Amino acid sequence: MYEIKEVKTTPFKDQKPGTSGLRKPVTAFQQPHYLENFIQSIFNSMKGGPRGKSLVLGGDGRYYNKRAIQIIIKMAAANGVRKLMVGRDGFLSTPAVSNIIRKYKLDGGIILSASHNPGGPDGDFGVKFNIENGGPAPEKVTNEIYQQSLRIERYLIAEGPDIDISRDGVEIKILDTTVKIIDPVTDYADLMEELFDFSKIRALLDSGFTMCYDALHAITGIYAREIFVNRLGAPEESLRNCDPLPDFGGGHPDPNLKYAAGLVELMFSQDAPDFGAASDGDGDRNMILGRHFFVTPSDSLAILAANARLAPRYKDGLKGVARSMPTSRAVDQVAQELGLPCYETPTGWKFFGNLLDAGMITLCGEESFGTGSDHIREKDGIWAILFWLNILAEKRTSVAELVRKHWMSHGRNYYTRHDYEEVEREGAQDLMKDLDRRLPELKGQTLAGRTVILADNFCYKDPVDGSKSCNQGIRIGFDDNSRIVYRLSGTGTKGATIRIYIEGYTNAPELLDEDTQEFLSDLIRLSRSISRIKEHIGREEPTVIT
Ligand code: G16
Repeated sequence: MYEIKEVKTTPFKDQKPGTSGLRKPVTAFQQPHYLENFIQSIFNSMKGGPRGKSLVLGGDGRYYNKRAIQIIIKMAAANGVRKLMVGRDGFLSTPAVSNIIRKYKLDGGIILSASHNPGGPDGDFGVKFNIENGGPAPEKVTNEIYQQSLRIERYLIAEGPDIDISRDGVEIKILDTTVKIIDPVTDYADLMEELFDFSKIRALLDSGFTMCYDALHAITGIYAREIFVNRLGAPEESLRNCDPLPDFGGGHPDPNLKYAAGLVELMFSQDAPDFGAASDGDGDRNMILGRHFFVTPSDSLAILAANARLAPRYKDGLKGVARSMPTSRAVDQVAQELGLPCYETPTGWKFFGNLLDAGMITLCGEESFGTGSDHIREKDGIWAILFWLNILAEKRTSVAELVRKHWMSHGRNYYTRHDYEEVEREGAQDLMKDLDRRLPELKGQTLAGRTVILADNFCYKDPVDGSKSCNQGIRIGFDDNSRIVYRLSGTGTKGATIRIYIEGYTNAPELLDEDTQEFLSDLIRLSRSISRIKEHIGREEPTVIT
């Protein structure tokens, strides 16, 4: 019924994976051969080729997912993949894919997602490739995929009818490939039940503690229903926007103060529940809120590290922790106190992979609402939320009280990120080059009462394999523990996005409850003058503040 067809093609020059896979507007992926070229480049980059390999395939359900799944199944078959596990209806969250690769010892996985970017016909689409450890392909692999994409001349695809992926448990044979349709949720939910004390969380929820989970109409809705409602007994009303939609209901599936505005409004209202949380398009990000209280991702990582022993999986303590360079240094204080190694990596989850594989760290996280551990090799939204619930179930305290106590003992790292989205690429690149050029003269200068003690362009040397990743962002550190970081986003699809990360520190008890933007106001002004942002891009007000 199926026949292998060889299709002649020519390279697209723009298939270089960014911070997390290849992300482009849907319309780019709809060009003839565009998706096929990239998928064939992934296959061609595999050591020993795709023949005989086992893979998992799924995505966040965004627009074009279904079409892409059919194309990829047929290409996998034509390329001789032995086994292909496919999420029912094409659904699989990013953490679920990572778990499946590890649990079933597969050679890798393909995730169809553009994460938190908007979806729909005018939105974005994306393809990520994860390797056999369950984590995002490291740079040497993504570079090889890119090189393959620049010299591709043909791809292989099986010609034949589309496959019914609507029923799980079904196995279909296409050429030599066994396609197995799997339930997207069960393996993941089972893993969560192994890591955390579900009976304690259930008791917390039974005690009158209320929660609200917002899936922003993305993939985690199906996971949340199974875990929070079916397994933990939360009432159905605790779920918001939990039906996945191809266009995410027109919103950005990005769990932050701007794009999860509905949840934020609820959490700051009179009727606020005790706990609020949200996740992103593909389920790897999380936002944690308490009643009238927002927890920054950087603080969340520090608090999870400080209280990790309260969850069964981490009861013996942590081996070490890591954070991406722009993430606040709140977790560094915890690591120091606990005598743990603490690593600073470039932005991108792929940089944690080696440290996790080598058993050098147990927990890691990023300011961009990502937190994770060695249970898989991706950041994990629902995992982070369960971790918080497990800690609260043990401590029987409020989110706000837990965080405030943490600040009392460790000091507070005030933190904000100012994003300048859809900026002209040239202006953004000039800004970075100009900063880079002025680094030597910045060092030692006193600016607004602070002396610059660090001014560099972050270069990371992986302690496991010795590989170097340079040009990862400009760091300006001051003598009062404050810091400004500049980098260009690697996930946007329109123009460039400049990210400015601003961090200040205090341990003065009377200053722990200030408004973040106010506390940081002079550093924010400084961040703009140092970068000469107005000269470079013509404006200085950011588009998003988190
Ligand atoms: C991806 C990466 C993260 C990174 C984030 C933002 O997350 O996996 O490691 O922190 O993008 O990156 P950038 O600042 O370059 O835009 P996700 O959730 O989009 O896959």
